Amino acid sequence: IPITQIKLRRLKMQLKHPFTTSFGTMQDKEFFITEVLDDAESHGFGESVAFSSPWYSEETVQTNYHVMKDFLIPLLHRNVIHHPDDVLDVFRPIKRNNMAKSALEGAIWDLYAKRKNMPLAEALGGKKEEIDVGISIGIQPTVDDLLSTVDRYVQEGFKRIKIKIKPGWDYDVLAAVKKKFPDVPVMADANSAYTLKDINQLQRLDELELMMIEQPLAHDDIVDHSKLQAVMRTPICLDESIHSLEDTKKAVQLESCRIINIKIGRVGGLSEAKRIHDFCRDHGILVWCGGMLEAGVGRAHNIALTTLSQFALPGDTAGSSRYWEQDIIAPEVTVENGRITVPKTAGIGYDINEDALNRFTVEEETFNM
Ligand code: OSB
Ligand code: MG
Repeated sequence: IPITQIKLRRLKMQLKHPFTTSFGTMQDKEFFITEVLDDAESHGFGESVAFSSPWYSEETVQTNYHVMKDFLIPLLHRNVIHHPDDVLDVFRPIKRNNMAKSALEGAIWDLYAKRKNMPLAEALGGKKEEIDVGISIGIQPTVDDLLSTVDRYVQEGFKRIKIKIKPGWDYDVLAAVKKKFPDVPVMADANSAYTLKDINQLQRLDELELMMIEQPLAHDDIVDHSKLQAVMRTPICLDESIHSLEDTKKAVQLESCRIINIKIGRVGGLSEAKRIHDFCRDHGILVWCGGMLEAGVGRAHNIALTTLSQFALPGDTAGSSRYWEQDIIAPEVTVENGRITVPKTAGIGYDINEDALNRFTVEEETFNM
């Protein structure tokens, strides 16, 4: 893949609704859109999912810039990429910084698929024509606000509802949701707000027959989750703790979870995501595709990944309009009856809306290769 140029655009977009987790509230989103060009003027696009502050993982928009500019782009400059899977090896000298790696690797996957004139989903080996989606609902001011929000999304047809929880906003809130919507699949995501000291509180959640509880314990833990899973009927799903296939193997060996939320950025790209997917398929671990409040480019990558067979549970990839007044792709991602139709055109399958992209770009830098 003869890469001739790489462009980094820093965008700033405002979320339609503030999003609150156990760690705080997000309203503005700043992120990078990456673009790689080849000698035939094909363009591949990627998106970095790091946030402005390191509340979810250690990466930020600013560390992404430093690492891409000073380490990853020079590595791409010095090495020849025959297949997008090669990027994993080229980036191996740089530890972690997975979201920065993924932003460039994703653009190379898109470019590769476009050069083959093939949808990204097909290039990854995905077969689904439609994917099932759920929705993640942030912590709300009151239980009534939450119930009416859930009601709206249930009416819209989302296949499962994820409720963000934290100590003091957990059992009662989830019980109220289960009571009002007994037939709706409900899960909870704690974003690591608990410790093993809260074990009784967490075990009590078993009564609610949740689909799963996501990342109840520390962001960097695998051992305590194994102790918790041993005494809970509800499946544990790991998010923050899993950065690689290696982490996945350890979590599966220790029985720290029965489900894994795969986020492309968190694991360093589509190639590693696919390897984790394959391992989970071979070991009976269910997976689903998580979200990072992406704009259209990142959303398109998530849709393509979700077409792989082991993504059997609905993910967090809702439509563009759940997040943005105006997305940066055309057409925007739409959800009908809880499903997204996988695009059939080459690459990520959505065009860039140049007007919107330019409007939200605050800085731009070009690297000739
Ligand atoms: O933990 O899955 C998470 C959003 C930001 C950071 C972390 C998470 C989330 C979500 C929402 O749950 C996912 C989405 O709608 O994109
Ligand atoms: Mg999560």
